[in-house]
Amino acid sequence: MLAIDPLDWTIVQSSLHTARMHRITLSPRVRMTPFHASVVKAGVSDITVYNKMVLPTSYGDLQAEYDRLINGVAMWDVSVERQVEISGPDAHACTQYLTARDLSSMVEGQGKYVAICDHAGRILNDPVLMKLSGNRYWLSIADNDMLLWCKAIAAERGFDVVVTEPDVSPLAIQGPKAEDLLAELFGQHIRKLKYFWFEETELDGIPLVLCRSGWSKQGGFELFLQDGSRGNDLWEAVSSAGEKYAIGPGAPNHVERVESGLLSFGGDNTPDSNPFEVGMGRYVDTDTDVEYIGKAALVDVVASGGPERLFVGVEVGAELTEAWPLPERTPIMVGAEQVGTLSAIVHSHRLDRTIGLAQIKRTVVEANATVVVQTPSGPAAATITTLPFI
Ligand code: THG
Repeated sequence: MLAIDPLDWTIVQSSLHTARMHRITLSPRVRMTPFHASVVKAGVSDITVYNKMVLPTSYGDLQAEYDRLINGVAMWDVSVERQVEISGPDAHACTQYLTARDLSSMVEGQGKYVAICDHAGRILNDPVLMKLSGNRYWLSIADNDMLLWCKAIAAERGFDVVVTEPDVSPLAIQGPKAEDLLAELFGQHIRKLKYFWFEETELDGIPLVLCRSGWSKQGGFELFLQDGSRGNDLWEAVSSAGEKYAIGPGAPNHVERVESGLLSFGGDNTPDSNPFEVGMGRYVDTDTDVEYIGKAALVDVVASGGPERLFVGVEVGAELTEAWPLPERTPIMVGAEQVGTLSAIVHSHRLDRTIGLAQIKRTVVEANATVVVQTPSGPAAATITTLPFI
């Protein structure tokens, strides 16, 4: 007998049903993106809201969108990855104080994946940090009110900086053919850009920052549009140049990101998680002289032998047909004890098996225990694996 209440999945399914049967009410509170007209023309079928802005999530054919990402090239409106710009004489000091990673060696034109924590070491965001110059940084943020946090910390600490949200909206070009396409548009030299490194450039007079980045492991770049009035021009320029590569619209892909083990901040973690518990330990510097918010707490986590939970994969012994993200985290059990939470469960097309993402107690992971997770067909046994799956 699997000791888990099957009612849990009924609740999940009613949430999924709710999402399918209801329309989203828009208002000026929910911002449109600079690519909105193009996205509608491209046939967007599903959207969500992220950083108080519309995030397109599908154009009606998830399988085609996945195939395009794995084998070709896709363009995603990820304007919702808003920038928090920190500029001024204390920009470096302020950005460093906000960031749980030693930035001393960072140079202009470089980006880094970083964790921002609160004073108890709980992760608040997992931005891509970009150093535009010695006194100007962008935090390219996940879904959370980082503008408020950064403004408050800067003011309370008396840093001589200005903290703003600039008119910058990324368009991700992802997939194995992204580099060929963008080399044609921007020059062969972009092939040499290292991961998260970037350059300021333009296309037909549209001001951009081109960065090797994006929320997939299929390779690609993001074009950070720096003039919101030119969004549809940029979309049109990229899609017409991309025709010969069969470019098409897409969105951050739920199946690929689970296969790749990419963190969805706010979804995969509980609100009290530290960076070690979301797989970001290798981006956290505790053995450093630099000071930053949460450092003492994170040093304690390391000193006490490690975090309570780990971010892991699970291989689930059940067939799955649901293709969409879970509307809530479901419990993971060993016997009658809850040992973690499941935040995603998908059918992996490439592995042809059911896989998921989970936060599970470290002792349970280290014991390599078999756990029980919720699936549409009831509780199922699952084994714990390291990430990424592919
Ligand atoms: N684009 C931009 N900003 C963002 C995201 C984005 N901010 C929030 C969120 N997404 C950041 N999340 C990630 C997570 C992982 C990666 C990129 C963005 C990633 N990681 C590589 C990996 O895991 O292999 C490399 C990391 C490394 O080694 O430094 O690509 O999508 N603008």
